Amino acid sequence: MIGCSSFLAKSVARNISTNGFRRLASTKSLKETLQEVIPAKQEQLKKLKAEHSQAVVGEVKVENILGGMRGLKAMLWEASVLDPNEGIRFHGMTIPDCQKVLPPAPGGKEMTAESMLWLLLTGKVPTPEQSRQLSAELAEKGELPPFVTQLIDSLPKTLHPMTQLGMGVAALNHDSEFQAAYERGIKKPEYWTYTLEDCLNLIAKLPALAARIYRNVYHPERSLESVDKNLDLVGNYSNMLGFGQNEHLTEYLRLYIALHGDHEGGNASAHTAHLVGSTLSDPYISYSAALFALAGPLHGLANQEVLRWQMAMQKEIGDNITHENIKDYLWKTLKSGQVVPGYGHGVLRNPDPRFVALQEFCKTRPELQASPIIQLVQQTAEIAPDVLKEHGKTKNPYPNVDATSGCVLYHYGLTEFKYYTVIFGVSRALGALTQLVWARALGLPLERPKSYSMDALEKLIKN
Ligand code: NMX
Ligand code: MLT
Repeated sequence: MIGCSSFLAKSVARNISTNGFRRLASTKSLKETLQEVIPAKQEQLKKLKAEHSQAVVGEVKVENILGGMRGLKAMLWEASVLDPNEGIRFHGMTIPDCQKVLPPAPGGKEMTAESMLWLLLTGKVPTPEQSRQLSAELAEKGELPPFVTQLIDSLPKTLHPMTQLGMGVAALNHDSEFQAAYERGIKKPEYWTYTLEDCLNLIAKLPALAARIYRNVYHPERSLESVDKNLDLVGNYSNMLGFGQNEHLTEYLRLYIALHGDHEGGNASAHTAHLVGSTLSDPYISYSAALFALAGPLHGLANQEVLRWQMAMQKEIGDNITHENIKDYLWKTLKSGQVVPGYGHGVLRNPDPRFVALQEFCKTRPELQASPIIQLVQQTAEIAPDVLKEHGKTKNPYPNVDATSGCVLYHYGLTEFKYYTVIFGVSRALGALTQLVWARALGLPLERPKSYSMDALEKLIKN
């Protein structure tokens, strides 16, 4: 017996082969073991990329599978299409087209969120009356249920505003009409009407939710305005943020929110809403998931990063802002291994027309032209593309919308840049929720693409 157990102990100490798997007797921790296996996998990936990028597996190239699915044509998305050179079109309309025909708020010039939502949902330009009716409907639905205000008020101020927004949106699913109807047992052709109800309810409540987060985190001393039934969605949002008297900022927010509304389906937030919604999760939890995708620095959080980065640049350069100083700061950022926030894009290969539209807004107002932070952003946008071209990594050296979206907010006194992605989050609901309505109306299926391990890929390539 003794002999047998000592033999066993020895064989464990060397290795045991069970069902073909080698088990080493080791005291290494999980992390140490992982550290050992990662380099070989990294090498395997490098080799696959170098030798087989153009190999075709099924219908796609290996580079599509390994490269974040860039350029892969694999989604249906109704409301907008992004052209790499020209930028976004909403149902075929460019941004300047929309600016010409989408109704503004009474007394304003910029298109409203409601008129953009109408266009995204229906593919038609609403009349001013239709747009006003939608404003009234949203204002009617705009107050938050008390349990959500209690939830938001209970959160620590130090919790990032995007986390708070995602939590508030998820909690609203308590009252989901789609979920209740599904539990009752509705038929597929009815899905879209309940989805639409939830989507409109959510869009209506976002300003009150987002403004409450702003008040709690940054201005707890202020009281909060309630929803004004006579205002449009963004008019109300601006009012609840405490900027209702600043018509310039309110107009900027209208433009901002209409422009950020949709950017076809492949961007991370829209895609997340679509994926989660395809499981028939209700619109609230689907959009909550999307907000957490938006909260990453390579996506929506870039707008907070841009301001932080430009302020750091301003601090370092001081009053002596020259072409050379900005160029040096750009190189310093790149050499430290960081990305230049607000530049580059997964699809676009030209300056983002949303960037252009927001810059045009600045040109119409002398106070914005005189603003040091806006001037710095404009100067940076003139210099950065050449630096990024010389750096040679990014496929698109031009500014995206985030390069400029925050500086006007900053100039007008909305200086808390950790909050900026929340405004993007209020806006992206227009497009992401539009698609949820269409996905249910068209009976689109569960999203479930095929994945492979590197070993499986290698086998397929060999075959
Ligand atoms: N600064 C420095 N390097 C960059 C930049 C940039 N702005 N953009 C891309 N690169 C690098 C990128 O990191 C990658 O390097 P590596 O090979 O070492 O991984 C290389 O260039 C190739 O990347 P691309 O194929 O050009 O870009 P990709 O499609 O992978 O990513 C972004 C697109 C937007 C994530 C990327 O351009 C980026 O990180 N930009 C800065 C962050 C930003 O502004 N994000 C906001 C996007 C818009 N939004 O609102 O969501
Ligand atoms: C967006 O608006 O979602 C961003 O520009 C990112 C993207 O389109 O990939």
